[in-house]
Amino acid sequence: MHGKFITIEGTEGVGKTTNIEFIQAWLNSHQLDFIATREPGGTPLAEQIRELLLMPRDEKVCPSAELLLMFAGRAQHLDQVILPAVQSGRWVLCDRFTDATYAYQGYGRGMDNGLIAQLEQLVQADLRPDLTLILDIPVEIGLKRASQRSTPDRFEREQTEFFERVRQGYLSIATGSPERCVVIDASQPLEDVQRDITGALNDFLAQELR
Ligand code: Z5A
Repeated sequence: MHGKFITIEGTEGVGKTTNIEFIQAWLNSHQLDFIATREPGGTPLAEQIRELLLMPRDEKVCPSAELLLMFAGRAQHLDQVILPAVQSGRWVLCDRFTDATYAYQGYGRGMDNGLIAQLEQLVQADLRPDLTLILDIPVEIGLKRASQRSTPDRFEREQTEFFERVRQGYLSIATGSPERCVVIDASQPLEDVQRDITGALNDFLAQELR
């Protein structure tokens, strides 16, 4: 079997970090050779770009600068980490990818989807995730969960309406790409969320082995 590319997405406080550890345990239990990585980030250069993007600052960051930085980091991450892994047969588990760009920069900031699609084509050619788990939660619950963590970064300082648009963006992406997207109700107790994630992963593996 070729390496598979799995991404995990969702709005603020949805539980990605918590569930990535659970997915890693599932991959290990199936003896699948994998790497876990994240965006923005995943290489030393892309992690520096991440810092630039997340750092709160007085200067307003213009949406196209933010968009281009996201894709600059992604180009490096793909070249150095994701493509070599997938091409050598390893699975890649990535905490956020280009769906986050459509959701945050597109639906959230109002950047044109067609422009994002052009950058996606330029940077990724035909590479798309094989499976995307979208953890979905009402924005208020997610923000409440996230508020229990450390100092908010530049994105976490956005208003509720911004995250509402991002959430609707993710749900539209799921509707538009049902062949690879599975929406998980992340407002459930953790064990129920993880039962649903296991179901999605088992279905995906069974389909790949067919
Ligand atoms: N961004 C972008 O704009 N465009 C792009 O193209 C990309 C990214 C790639 C950084 O992402 C920012 O980059 C992100 C979008 C933007 N900004 N925002 N917002 P990130 O993924 O690094 O940051 P994050 O969204 O803040 O995710 P996170 O730190 O990984 O947190 P999380 O996954 O949302 O949640 P968590 O830490 O796993 O859980 C939060 C709390 O809830 C924690 O206390 C858990 O114990 C608890 N929890 C989790 N699940 C449950 C359940 N089921 N019940 C009860 N409590 C729970």
